[in-house]
Amino acid sequence: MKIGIICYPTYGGSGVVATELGKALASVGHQVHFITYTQPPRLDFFSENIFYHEVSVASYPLFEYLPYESALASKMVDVTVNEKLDLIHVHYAIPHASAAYLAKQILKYKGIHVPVITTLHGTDITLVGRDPSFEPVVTFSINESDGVTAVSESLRDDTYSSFEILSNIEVIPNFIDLERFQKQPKEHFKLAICPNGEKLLMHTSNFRKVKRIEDIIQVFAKVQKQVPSKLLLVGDGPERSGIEALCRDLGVASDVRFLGKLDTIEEALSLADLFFLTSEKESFGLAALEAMACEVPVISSDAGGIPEVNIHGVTGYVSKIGDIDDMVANTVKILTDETLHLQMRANALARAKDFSLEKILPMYERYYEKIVGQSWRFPTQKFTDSE
Ligand code: GMT
Repeated sequence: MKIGIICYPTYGGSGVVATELGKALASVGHQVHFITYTQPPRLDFFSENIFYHEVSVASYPLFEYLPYESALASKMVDVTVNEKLDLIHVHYAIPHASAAYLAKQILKYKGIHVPVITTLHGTDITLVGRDPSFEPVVTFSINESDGVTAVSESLRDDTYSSFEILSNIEVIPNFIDLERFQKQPKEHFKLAICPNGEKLLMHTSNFRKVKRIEDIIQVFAKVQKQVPSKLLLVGDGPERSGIEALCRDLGVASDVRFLGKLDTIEEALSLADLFFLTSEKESFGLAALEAMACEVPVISSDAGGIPEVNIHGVTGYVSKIGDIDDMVANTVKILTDETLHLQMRANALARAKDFSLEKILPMYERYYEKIVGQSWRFPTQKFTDSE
């Protein structure tokens, strides 16, 4: 199949899922055309089945805001016509789904039919998409997509309850490459960070407000009074300076290390004893899954789809959003019981295997076949070999 993938070329979340999906599809013989405004970070190698088409927006003094959506739709038209795409798969509804709708309408006038699948990732539904400045367009473009997927049952349910959705939403969970994300022997690094055998706790994210990193610092400050430990914070974002100030206020700054954005996140995860994900909203929690694949139990909130990934009492513990004391108790429980800790490490890996690339990729392929098959029942025009 020739598949166009539209995504944000970001280091985490939807951008990573879209890029890894495209790479996996290419590895099983599909031709994948990425259409984004810059090269996605994990797409820095050559593959005969992967193509990259950059969206550039012409500037003009009149434009206070560059019309990216129009440029993206035009690029989708161009790539679909010239590469004869069978399918366009957009990740994150805003503005990708509405740009795809526009492209589809333009292509219709050219006698070309291309089905569009929209994958909902989280804040496009739970936060940004609900804003009145976006809601009508999000609702319309989801309803106009030929296929819609959500990365968790929680996100599917949220979409149905927040928008007037007329179509069926298929849940296809996020996935993990277990070849890459696995516990590596890095004990010498751990010794450098925890010279006196302290426990190593970790969190990774884009440091947005929605992640509630301040809860992690509060939990850490209390845990540290009971169990000697260090905290590694990986990533960067708008909350970083506030979090640093909180570490100083609570007197834990010397035990918290900020590593910034790391490409080899699996190496840091290999050192960790526990992973925190205390978000207020989280459609899935890919970061938790990455930790679990590296045999790290998770202390999390019960936001969104997290409990579908982190199984309470099995792969870690789930607390109500903001319930610091419960998170502290659960953290101490794991860190002070070696048998429990080892069991949870094994359970975390076993659970991560449920989301292996090998299991999830065929779900996307089957869904593509279904949507392409269905939409050809009413084609405007089918490509022929001579075109
Ligand atoms: O919040 C993030 O970390 C980024 C965000 C995004 O849109 O890229 O992540 C969302 O998509 C990920 C991949 O499907 C999910 O694992 C995250 O849970 C989701 N984030 C939120 O719902 C807040």
